[in-house]
Amino acid sequence: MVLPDSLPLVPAPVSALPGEGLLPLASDVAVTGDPAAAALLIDLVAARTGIRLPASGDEHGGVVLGIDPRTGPAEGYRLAVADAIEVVGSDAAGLAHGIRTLLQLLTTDDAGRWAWRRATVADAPRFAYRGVMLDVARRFFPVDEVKLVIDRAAALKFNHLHLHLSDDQGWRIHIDAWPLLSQRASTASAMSPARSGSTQGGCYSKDDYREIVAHAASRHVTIVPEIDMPGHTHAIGVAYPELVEAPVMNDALLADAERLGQALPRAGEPYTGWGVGHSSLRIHQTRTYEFVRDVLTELAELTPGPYLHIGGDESLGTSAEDFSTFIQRATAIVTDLGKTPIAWHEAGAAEVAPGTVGQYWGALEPTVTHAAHAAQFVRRGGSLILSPSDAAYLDMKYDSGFPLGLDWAGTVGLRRAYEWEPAELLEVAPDAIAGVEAALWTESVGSLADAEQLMYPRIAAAAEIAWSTRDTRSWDGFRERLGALAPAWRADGIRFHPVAEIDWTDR
Ligand code: TNX
Repeated sequence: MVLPDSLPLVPAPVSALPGEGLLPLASDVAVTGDPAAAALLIDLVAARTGIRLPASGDEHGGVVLGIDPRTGPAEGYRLAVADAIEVVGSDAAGLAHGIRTLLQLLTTDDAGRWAWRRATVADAPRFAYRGVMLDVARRFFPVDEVKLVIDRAAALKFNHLHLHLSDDQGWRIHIDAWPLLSQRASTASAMSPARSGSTQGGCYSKDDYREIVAHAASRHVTIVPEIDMPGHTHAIGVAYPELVEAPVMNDALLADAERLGQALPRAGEPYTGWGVGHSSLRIHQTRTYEFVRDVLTELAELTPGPYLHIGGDESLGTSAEDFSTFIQRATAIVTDLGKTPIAWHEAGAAEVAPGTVGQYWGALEPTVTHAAHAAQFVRRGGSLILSPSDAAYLDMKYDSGFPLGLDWAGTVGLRRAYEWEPAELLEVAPDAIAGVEAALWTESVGSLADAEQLMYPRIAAAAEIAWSTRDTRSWDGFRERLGALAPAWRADGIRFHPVAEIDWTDR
């Protein structure tokens, strides 16, 4: 089914039928039904229009919000805007998604008055895992900015926010058993040109982190914490030198440092360059696994969601054998804690704990090795999250002249970010694909505004690939519908990159 242009919905729903004309947004129309959903809708409408709809206890409001498991699959909903409005979710998340769709039906009439487009929509997600990754290690994002990222991701029906909490440049979560991490390992960040040389760091207290988790839950978003190991661990050595090997240089690191005028990593000192693959935890000592267990135990206590991500990427400073030993032990520790491990696809070189989820970050045309590593997770009973770097990496430049971002995976224009099909990426059974994640690495990001420029509009492409089936979406339809989101994004203060392929509308 191809969506009618008159319904500017992103991501595209399973089915949608436009009705006749508009239903005026009357300021005295009450919202009734599920109280949490009513509060969400009232807040979102107020933020967009300035009109605060009243909530009503009785069942005869003009906007009725309900939950009925018979509505359809998990996170599904149906919605009708006629002379009244009804949204019914199959569960609380589905109802919230229906409310997000309703918000996209809000428009203005010829006289500039707020009104709803009449429509009937039935919808449910294609993939259960629809993620955004934010690298808070290279650039620290304060709690309020993370909450904003969550709200905006939820508006596109994403349901996971993966926080990359540790890397060579900084450690971002307080751990009681290893207090020097927050004191000493969190003070720096990556050197960004946009920050004119500032490398200020930051760290979440446990209360900060709980606040993020709770806010995400209120938006039906699950936080996926990542501690990247055994590589990407230089910062740990600033706090606890006995846990980390001396830096191992590689050719790319040396060339990058030279080209960018960045210092090389030095053991025990904060690292602010952009090089990767130089650090490794010490694999053959008990103390390392005490550390890993303590950190993951405290993280598990803070995490109501099912996943703990243990990283596992680019461990170039660790021998293949040591890497396998470490990954096997780290994934087993996560399983022991009652959580499901996630690891970057290289970890598929090891005997990952059964059920470990792999996160694929290779190219749309996988190398034989990358494909084999990814397949290992499926063989061991796990599934895959797809983040192809030449399509779903939000930190790649749009084009070679774009001032922000990197280009090691190529440039990623909006069309490239949109036109790929999850089922065709790897040769695995369709049900082995848990979903899709768009990743924002932040070496080149100096501010929330920079992050917005890189994320928007490409994040909407990832949202649609993750939510919509292949027969409901097309590049031409997406272009049309995306352009209509501009007023909502502007109203929300999102400083998106206005790519030329889209005709961004004013109203
Ligand atoms: C690769 S892909 C990384 C990150 C960098 C990113 C920059 C992956 C799992 N690791 O360490 O930040 O490239 O694009």
